Amino acid sequence: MGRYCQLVMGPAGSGKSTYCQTIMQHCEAAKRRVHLVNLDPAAERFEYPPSVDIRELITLEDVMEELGYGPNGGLIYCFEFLMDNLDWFEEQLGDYDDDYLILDCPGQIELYTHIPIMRQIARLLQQWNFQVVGVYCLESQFIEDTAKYFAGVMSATSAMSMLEIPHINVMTKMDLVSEDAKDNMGRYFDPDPLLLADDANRSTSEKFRELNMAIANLIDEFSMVSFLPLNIKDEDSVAYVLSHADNAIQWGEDQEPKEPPPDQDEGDDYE
Ligand SMILES: Nc1nc2c(ncn2[C@@H]2O[C@H](COP(=O)(O)OP(=O)(O)O)[C@@H](O)[C@H]2O)c(=O)[nH]1
Ligand SMILES: [Mg+2]
Repeated sequence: MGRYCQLVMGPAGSGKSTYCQTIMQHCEAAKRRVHLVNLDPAAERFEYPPSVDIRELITLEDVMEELGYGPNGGLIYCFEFLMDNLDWFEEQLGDYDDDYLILDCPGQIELYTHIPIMRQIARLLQQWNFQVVGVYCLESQFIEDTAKYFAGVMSATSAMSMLEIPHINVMTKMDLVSEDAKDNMGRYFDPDPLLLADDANRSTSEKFRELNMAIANLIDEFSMVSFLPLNIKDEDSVAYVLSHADNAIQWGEDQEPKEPPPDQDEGDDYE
């Protein structure tokens, strides 16, 4: 079957862990085998216990208590510690030689932008023969106004360009969005630059006009942001998002048949 994984990223509270749990539940119901990997040393509790858990190596709580670090410094320390103990990580993942993993990551943006820890992790996973897709979660509240949306899009784009892996953006918490608001949201899923700039102009001072237009054009030109809406209460919506993630890493058709698939080179041919 090969090795596949989703690297689930996004700001704190954006719904990453809930996304992971939802995918676990969905796959369990579909009798599809996936394993959860927790990479958040500050995580509290999981409905589906992780198969691999960074907290067995190190926890944020211990680092803060024993070394007197704050939460951000502590988190970075945890990842540096992980990087110094890659044997542990490789060995833990070694049990999943022919599997599909869902990696639940912490939300601190520093890990994606300022220091390239997530990039290193993505590279390692590729070296260990995983096909990796980045799943970037942003919550639907991010599109309440265009300025927030720009900020969200920038963070998603930054992660995407930093990691250089196949990537999808997921708009989480769609169950919290009213039907009326949903009608209005299409433009954010697949944005039209003029409408975006217009919206932004309405809520910002005049001196930002050029900047608003420039950002809107950038978003458009690079097709940086199409978002897949995710309503965890709707199985079809979960299946839709999962199918996009699967496609990005070419997990798919050849998994379904009962007959063994013909020999295939499952090398790094996803682009
Ligand atoms: N209604 C609703 N709440 C959600 C959804 N996803 C996450 N939440 C809530 O948002 C909060 C943060 O979610 P969590 O998955 O822990 O975010 P993380 O920090 O990105 O892992 C929790 O209180 C969740 O219950 C969703 O799709 N719908
Ligand atoms: Mg979480």
